[in-house]
Amino acid sequence: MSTRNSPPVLAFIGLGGNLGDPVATLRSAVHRLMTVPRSRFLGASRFYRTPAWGERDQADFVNAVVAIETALPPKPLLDELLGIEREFGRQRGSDTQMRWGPRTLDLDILLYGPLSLATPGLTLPHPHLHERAFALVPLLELVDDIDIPGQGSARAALARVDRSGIQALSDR
Ligand code: A4P
Ligand code: MG
Repeated sequence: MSTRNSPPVLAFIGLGGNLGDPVATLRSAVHRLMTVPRSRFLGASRFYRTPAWGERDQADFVNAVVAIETALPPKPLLDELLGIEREFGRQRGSDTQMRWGPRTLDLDILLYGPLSLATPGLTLPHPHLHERAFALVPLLELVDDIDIPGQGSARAALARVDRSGIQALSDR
């Protein structure tokens, strides 16, 4: 099967961070996402301050969603995103040595068109999208509604989850 000439697909990328200056990190990451190969940047949501989901004993996150149209197949797209995560994960320590600091940026493929995929390295749609207000709220700023394959309407999913504490930030 050739993917070389496959038509572009609408994909949504979730951005999140809670270390360092997450607003500055996400701002740079949005710009970086404008340069993904074989892809067209369509837009970014506002940034949201969101209470930590899952492991709750940590700092609030800043989250956003970016929409792109891409001719990259899903795995190469993920590899691009993991490369960008690594670029942003480097932090200079307080001493003169470079060290690998904690990760400051998480990039998830939330949706890749209507594709459902379950491989060891990549699951689509993102397995937690339908239960995370921090991803659904910015996603639904970019589209009126969208189908989450296997889960139904994103707007219906948002109505089922707790969205308290999620605040749009005015700056971006
Ligand atoms: N991977 C599989 N599917 C995907 C996909 N659709 N998109 C694999 C991206 N990556 C995918 O990722 C580990 C591996 O998942 C990747 O290398 C890729 O091969 P990770 O981000 O290091 O995963 P993790 O942190 O160990 O677990 P998880 O559940 O994926 O973490 P998440 O989803 O990134 O969640 N609360 C708020 N408010 N906002 C947040 O952004 N984020 C997390 C982390 C927890 N709580 C949060 C937030
Ligand atoms: Mg992730």
